[in-house]
Amino acid sequence: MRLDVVTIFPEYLDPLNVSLVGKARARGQLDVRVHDLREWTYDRHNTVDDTPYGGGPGMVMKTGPWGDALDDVLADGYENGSHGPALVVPTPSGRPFTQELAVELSERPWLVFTPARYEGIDRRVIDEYATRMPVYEVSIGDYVLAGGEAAVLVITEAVARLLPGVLGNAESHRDDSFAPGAMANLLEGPVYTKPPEWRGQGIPDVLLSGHHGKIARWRRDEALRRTTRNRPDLVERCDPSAFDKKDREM
Ligand code: 6GU
Repeated sequence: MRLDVVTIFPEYLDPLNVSLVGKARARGQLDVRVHDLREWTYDRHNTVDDTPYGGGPGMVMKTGPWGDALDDVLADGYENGSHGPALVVPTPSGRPFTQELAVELSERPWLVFTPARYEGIDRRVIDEYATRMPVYEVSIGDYVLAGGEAAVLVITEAVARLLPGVLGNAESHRDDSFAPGAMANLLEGPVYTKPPEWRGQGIPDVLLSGHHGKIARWRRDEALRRTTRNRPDLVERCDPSAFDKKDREM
């Protein structure tokens, strides 16, 4: 998979060299290219923003640098054999970023991210590229960040770990919170490892029982308890037929 990021803060994306994403890059599973938007400015002050039409506070990112940058990045990708680009526009007014959307993005061969600062990018840029390729306007949550770069890090990590061969163990995402299946929409419960006693706290007996049925049952109970406490909205979305009578009495 190829990922391009166009930003006025390229160093903000340095964490893409670390950990899971960094290793995927080193192994050649991910081709990440970060570009400085100011390379596509031609005035003395490298201007990327201007005042909004209609007035109001803040600044809007200009069409010129974005259009020139995206044209060049797309041309470079095509020349290097990439195909099927999609634009990913991080914005607090986008659709919610979910595990389902992470899976959809992970199935695309090439993502081009356009994290913006200020009040966002002139709408005509997004509308024009939308005539040529899929555009995903994505929000990572109901709060406002100063810019989209942190969202690019979040989205990239969620997508990269879904790519074939990136996680050591393909079963690792089978039980993820939000993964489809019997535990769909339940959060994962608590986990434990050695030592068996720490500062007076032991391990739930069932985990030491070796009884796989009872362990699975306990994990589901804990998942439901934690989901009820932290995300009652998710419990409401659960399929009641996925639970038995004991679940509903919790
Ligand atoms: Cl993607 N960008 C910004 N600036 N703020 C956000 C966001 C994105 N998602 C949630 N808040």
